[in-house]
Amino acid sequence: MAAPPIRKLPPNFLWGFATASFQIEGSTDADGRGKSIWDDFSRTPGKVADGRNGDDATNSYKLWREDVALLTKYGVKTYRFSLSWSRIIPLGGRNDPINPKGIEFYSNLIDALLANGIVPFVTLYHWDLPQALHDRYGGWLNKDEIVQDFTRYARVCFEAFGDRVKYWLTVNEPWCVSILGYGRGVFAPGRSSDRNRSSEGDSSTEPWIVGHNVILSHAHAVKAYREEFKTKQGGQIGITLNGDWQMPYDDSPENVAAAQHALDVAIGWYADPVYLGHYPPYLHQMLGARLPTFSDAEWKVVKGSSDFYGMNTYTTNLCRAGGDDEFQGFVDYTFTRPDGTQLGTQAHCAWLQDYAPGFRSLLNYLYKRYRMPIYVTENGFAVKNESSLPRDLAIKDTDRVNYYRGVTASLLSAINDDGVDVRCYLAWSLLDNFEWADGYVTRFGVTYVDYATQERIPKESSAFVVKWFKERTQPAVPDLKLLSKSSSMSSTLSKPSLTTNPVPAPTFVGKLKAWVSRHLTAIISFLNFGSRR
Ligand code: GBH
Repeated sequence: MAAPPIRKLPPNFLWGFATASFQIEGSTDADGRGKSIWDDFSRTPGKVADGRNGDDATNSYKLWREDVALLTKYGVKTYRFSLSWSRIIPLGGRNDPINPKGIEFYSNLIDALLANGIVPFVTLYHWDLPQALHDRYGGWLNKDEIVQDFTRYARVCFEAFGDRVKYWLTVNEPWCVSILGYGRGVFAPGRSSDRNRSSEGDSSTEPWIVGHNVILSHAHAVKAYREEFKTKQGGQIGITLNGDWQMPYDDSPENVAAAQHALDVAIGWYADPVYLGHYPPYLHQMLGARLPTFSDAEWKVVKGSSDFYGMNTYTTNLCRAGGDDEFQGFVDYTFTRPDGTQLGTQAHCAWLQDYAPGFRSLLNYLYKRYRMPIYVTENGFAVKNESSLPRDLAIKDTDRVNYYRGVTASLLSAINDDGVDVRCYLAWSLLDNFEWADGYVTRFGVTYVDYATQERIPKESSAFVVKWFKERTQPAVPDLKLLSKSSSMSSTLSKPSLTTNPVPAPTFVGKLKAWVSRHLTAIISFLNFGSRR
């Protein structure tokens, strides 16, 4: 019997792997680099699980040619990496000197990628704020200073690299910047109301101020790009948000509402202002006067300040109303279904289980609500206990292969069955690397890094991802989509309401759907079991 033809991705679909500067570069003292807030934070005892820091990481500041060779061997279309602000402007500020060595490093990397036919996909800010700006004026807490300094940094990058870089991300995961850095205090700069953690900080106000200032900084960088660079450089620019699918624990109205509240706080906090021009009503309700306000002039800069939806996603949470966690919108997350079964395969990190149907649901939700082309800029899995395995076993990363098998199928269905306009998929990560507060024990790479020797050894997941995308790539055509902002006019989905999503009372069919959705993994494995006999 002939195999059915393989369904393809849209022409010009971008796929590849992602990394971030502080997680891979090491060489924190090289060539005039200034400190970032992660330098000392990661060196502070108790902040990183395995007590290690970013001084070496995967040594990519020195081994970048090897990284490019690896990407070339894999045959990716694009590589996402981030620039270290304090390599380019060691002290960070708008009147501080530019470091030519920092420019040269990234310039060489960009040239090498292009020489190998790889599109550079560049993040300006992946959490490594220059320490000098934190010391000088409180970094992200100081609106007037940080907006100007970030915009100037962005301009320096557009000027230096924009002739060759056509895909820009301003800020990676602002929820993490704000909540983890200034609320929970688990990421640099580690501020929190918890005095066991930090001598300074106010978790009830600072995260919301920081988030607000990040939005404005992002928006001003985009304004500068559009007004001063876009016409001649012709690139795309946007923000990228973390956000996992939030599924009601059961069909009770309060848990259905809770799932929407979780989405409002994790995603809507940033996406509603940027794409819709207002904060989610639930955020107003939750924070009252603690939610900073934008002036009319600021809203003009913020609304519409992204050419695409940048989506980082890893998992699905089952949501129950309640709990005391404001950072999750007073919603409790669990992976345990009402019947006691697990949603999916557990990863090394507590917050991550494999649940591919959630990936498709999230794509549909975001496309309906924000009507933007979607670039998946991160998605990946850390296999449980991978670090304790000898490397020849670690590279047989079956759980990660299964994860990518699931999400790629979901991706294809979202595009071809649901009509979602997805244009890019980047797996996190090219390499095992410095996993922030987890240190090096949690491994997200499709390539194993032996930290004793810095050898890179492809895992089975890299082969799966590469083969999957190569088999579904169509011959390139001139990219007409890039000329128009969005192709949503041709979409079959209807224009969503711009205000709140009303929460309908569950119907029988709704309840059935919710049940099937919650049990999909179990149903699929049951069916697979059946077909294998
Ligand atoms: C991404 O964040 C990062 O962009 C990347 O640098 C990182 O290496 C990668 O994921 C893997 O972690 O329980 O309150 O601490 C992922 C988004 C959101 C996932 C916050 C972990 C934990 C919330 N992250 N979440 S909390």
